[in-house]
Order: sequence, then C-alpha cells, then structure tokens
Amino acid sequence: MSAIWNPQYETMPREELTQLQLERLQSTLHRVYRYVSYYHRVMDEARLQPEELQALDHLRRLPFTTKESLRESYPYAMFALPLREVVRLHFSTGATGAPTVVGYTHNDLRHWTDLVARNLAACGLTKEDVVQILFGYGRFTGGFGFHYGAEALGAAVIPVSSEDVPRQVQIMQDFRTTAIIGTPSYALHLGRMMEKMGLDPHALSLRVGLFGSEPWSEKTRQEIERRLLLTAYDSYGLSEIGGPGVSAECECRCGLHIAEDHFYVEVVDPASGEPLPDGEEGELVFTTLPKEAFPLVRYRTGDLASLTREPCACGRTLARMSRIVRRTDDLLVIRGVAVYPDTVEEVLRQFTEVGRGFQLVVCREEELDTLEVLVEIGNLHDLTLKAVESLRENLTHQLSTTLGLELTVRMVEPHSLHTPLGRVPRVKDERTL
Ligand code: DLL
Repeated sequence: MSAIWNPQYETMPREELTQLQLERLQSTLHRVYRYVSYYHRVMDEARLQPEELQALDHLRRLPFTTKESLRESYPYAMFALPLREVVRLHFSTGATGAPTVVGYTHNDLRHWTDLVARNLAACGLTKEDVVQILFGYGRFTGGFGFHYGAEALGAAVIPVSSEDVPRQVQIMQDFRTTAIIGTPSYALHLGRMMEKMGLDPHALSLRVGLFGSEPWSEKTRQEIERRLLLTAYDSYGLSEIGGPGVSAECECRCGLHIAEDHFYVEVVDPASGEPLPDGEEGELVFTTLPKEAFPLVRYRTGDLASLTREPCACGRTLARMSRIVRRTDDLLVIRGVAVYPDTVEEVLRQFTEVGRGFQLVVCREEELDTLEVLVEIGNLHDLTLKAVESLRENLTHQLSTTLGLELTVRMVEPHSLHTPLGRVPRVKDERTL
C-alpha cells in the first residue's frame, strides 16, 4: 500500500472527525454570517444563528446554495474577505450562463495543494515520479491544482498542458514520464492516436494516470489502461468549492475518499432535497470547512453519487463516494418521481427487437404530468403488427414497473429518433410550469 500523506486526518476515528467537522462548521457559519451579506440574510430567514449549530445535522435548517446564487453574486459579493487577502482567482467559462468565480487566500492555496498531494500519494505517486500535466493552465482549476500538489509531493512536474499527440509522447519518452494527469477523454484520444501513428506504449515509462473533470466509465478506464500501460485513478472536484482535491481513489479503487476534514458532505434526494442514507444515490451537497476567501454552505453540485463510511482496506477512514456517472441535469421529475433517461435506456437494451433511439415526452394535462416513451423498432421487416403490439405492451409493463410510474409507450419507425446525422434529444419536456 502507498504512504498516507496526512495520516492524522486521513485515518482519524469517525467520532473525532465528527467533532472536528462540527468545530470547523461553527467557525464557517460565524464567518459567513459576519462577512457575507447573502448568508447573513438566509441565516436570519432560517432563524439559525451561528452559535445555535450544535450538531452537524442542524445545518439542514439552512437552504441550499445554488449556482444561481453564485451567478447573482458575481464577481465578489460572496467573498468572505476583502480582496487584499485574496491571492488567486479562478473562474468558470460561463458557457451555460454568467460565469462563477472562486477566490483563494494564501492559506486556501496551502490547503488545496495539500489535498491534491494527498490524492497523488493515495495512488502511489512519490517524489521519485515524473508527472506530466495535460490539464489546461488558466482560469480552469485543473492545471494549477495538480501542478502545485505534485510539486508539494516532491515529484518532478512537467507543465505541458495542451500539445499535439506526437509532441506529448515525445516529452513522455525524453523525460521518462511515469504519471500523466488530465481528462479521461484526452487520455483515450492519446492512446488511440498512438496506435494510429504506430507509437509503441512499451517505449514509455508510464505507470499511473490520474483522470477527472468529467464522467467516465469502467470500460473507458480499462481501455486507457490497456492502451497506455498504466493504472488509472479517478479524481473529482469542482471549481466552486476549490477545484480538484475534493475526492479521489486510493489504490483499492473502490470509491473516492472525500477530504471530509475540509468538506462536509451530504447526499440529498434531488427532487425533494431531503437527506438520503448511505448507499443511496442522490445529489452531492458540500459545505466548505476551513475555506477563508470563498466559503460555501450547502452547495448543490448537481452531481449524483452515493456514500459509504465502511472501512477501506487502505486504512483511510474518510467516507468514499461512488464514481459520478450522471448529473441532475438529466433528471426529470414526473409526478414527484425521479426519472433518468439512463434507466429507460437500460430497460430498452434488454429487448433485442428495439432500435437504438428513444425519447421521453412529458406533458401536463389538467395539472397532471403524463409520460409517453417513443421507442424505435429495430427492424420493421422482422416483426408482424401483432408482434409490435405485444412488444409495446411488454415494454409498457417493464418500464412502468422499473420507474414506478404510469406511462404509455409508442413504437416508431426505425432510425426516426437515431439517424446517421445524430440523435434527437432523449427528453422533450412540454410542460409549462
Ligand atoms: O473539473 C475540477 C477538476 C479538475 C476535477 C481536474 C478533477 C480534475 P469544474 O470545471 O468546475 O471543475 O467542473 C466540475 O465536473 O461538478 C462534475 O460534474 C464534473 N467532474 C469533475 N470531476 C469528475 C469526475 C473541475 N472525476 C464538474 N467524474 C463537477 C465525473 C466529474 N465528473
């Protein structure tokens, strides 16, 4: 097993960790109440004064902080310290609306660096390693976050960022790079291009890859490992609460250990906002603990995962979250029931007569939501009309039992929803709310 970077915090008994979180949470609430007018207002409205928080679950009395509240406060209204204390700013691209910004004090940067070093140590990296960073350096947190973490570990860091594949591979070869850090999709692209260009991964010295910033599957992991001859680890974070370093896999690769000494995590039902027990999938909500410049309370991430606090073979006591495979953006709430297009797809895949395309059409009739599922037939010539009808009945039964919702199914022509030119949206929400 690899060395544990911060044994004091990473292997802390749960009882002590809970006490530490409570103290840090109380301090966070005092600071935001005093210095952030937004939190002053919401805490007054919720009738929760900072000193009244006497147990971690008292936090549930406060509303969630959402991306919208961050956007409204752009750029500085949610900072808890004056700008003269802030030494770094990162911000999102704002591709889906106004950008959001995050600020760091010297202490925040020190903590961030330490958390990332923790993640790198957990996947077996040491000062003997040569780390090539493929993430962008800029307003995005990936490049800088991993850069300073790897330096703190004592590894030799090559801040390559984006380069074409031959150049990237040349650098790996020349400097005998042992670890790469970037997005899983880029690692996959790298592996596939290397094969096309006849570049042999055996000529490289890679042994570890740390990937994140986007969802990826076990299948992708296996392909990256096979093509690049390394062991691939998952790393999670989001710029709003500081960037990478929030959670990452250890060598056991059975969930991502969350830095609970820095983040208090909740999993809530995305539809009702109610807390969910360990083991159940829901939306991750984080409250930052020792963060100085930009503390956030109950920040809704939109990311879906489940938690476990079972002991891990690596010896760390920190809770583990499952990998993130989907976000609440894909979630449809129909008559109070959470419906994911992915679940529908899983059911449809069990039927060989069904084509690749489908669409969920949600309407509202007299205050009641209705769901119609359009399903492509695989090959019209193989089926009689009677067989199509029986397939439709079967699908209706399977889908409504799995989703726990009454619905109708309509069979549509092959390739009408999944054409060579692309897929029609999987969801058509026609409700006017
Ligand atoms: O992506 C921070 C980061 C950089 C994490 C490098 C890991 C490695 P944002 O650009 O704010 O920050 O995007 C955050 O990306 O809410 C998730 O939806 C998604 N995401 C991040 N890591 C993972 C992961 C950085 N390992 C958003 N698996 C998050 C799945 C991920 N999704």
